[in-house]
Amino acid sequence: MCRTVDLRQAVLARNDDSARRLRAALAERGTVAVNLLSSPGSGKTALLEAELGLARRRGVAVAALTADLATENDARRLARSGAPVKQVLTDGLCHLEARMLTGHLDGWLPGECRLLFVENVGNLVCPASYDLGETLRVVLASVTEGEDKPLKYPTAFGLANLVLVTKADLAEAAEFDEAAFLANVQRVNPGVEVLNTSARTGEGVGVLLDRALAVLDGAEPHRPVMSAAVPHGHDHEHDHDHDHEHAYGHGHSAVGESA
Ligand SMILES: Nc1nc2c(ncn2[C@@H]2O[C@H](COP(=O)(O)OP(=O)(O)OP(=O)(O)O)[C@@H](O)[C@H]2O)c(=O)[nH]1
Ligand SMILES: [Mg+2]
Repeated sequence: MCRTVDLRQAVLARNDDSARRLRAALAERGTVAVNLLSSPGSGKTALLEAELGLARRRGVAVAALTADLATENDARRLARSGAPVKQVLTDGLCHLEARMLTGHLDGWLPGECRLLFVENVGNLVCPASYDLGETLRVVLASVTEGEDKPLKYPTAFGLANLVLVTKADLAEAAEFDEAAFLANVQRVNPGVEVLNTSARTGEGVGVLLDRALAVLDGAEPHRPVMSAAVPHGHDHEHDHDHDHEHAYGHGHSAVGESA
């Protein structure tokens, strides 16, 4: 049992180290990474598709990396925006790790890219403990998932810099209790901003882009009270040699991990 905890802490410590280096490398080239985290089907890809489209219309250089255990469906959907997109297949791993990102970005991320959106594997447990070198961690919950999710997944919601309610267009039909959800979010992450969004109506898409651009301009994101240093969730040691990647669009500039 002790060995398991030690291994978990070692894996997380190694990831934190990679994440720190990646964040520094991204900062050096003027790119901010946005990590999107939610349960499967909350609407990460749908919102991101709208986000990438809007960013391009506003002349903001964006790119996206999307992770799944299988299929390239999400990359295909995101590529419709015209932005450079890459699919990462995790071979059964339930989350992304910073070193995986580094490997996939190296030599692919376009030099002009200012905002890099990363869609994590759909899962509210495993990805929560892994810093990906992002500056903005956005946690999404759709109106059909239930208002208690922040309490059931306190690490995911507790470490968010920003929380999104997705599928707001369905709120009435789902009898979503917004006040209860907001109260639960505040219990695990006091002071964090919660935005209503809908990929159907476009609600909140511009606000999310504004928040990301503000961070790019140097604004300090909300700082959660909860510490990422505490090991959460269940973590696995995996061999990532078999990670697959598929790029849609082309890039030139490298993001290296300075040793
Ligand atoms: N009504 C409505 N449906 C939405 C909205 N966003 C997504 N959906 C639908 O919800 C389903 C799941 O959306 P995705 O964008 O694939 O969700 P996801 O979080 O990317 O899913 P995974 O990548 O599998 O974790 C799809 O059928 C979408 O069309 C929204 O804002 N409103
Ligand atoms: Mg998706």
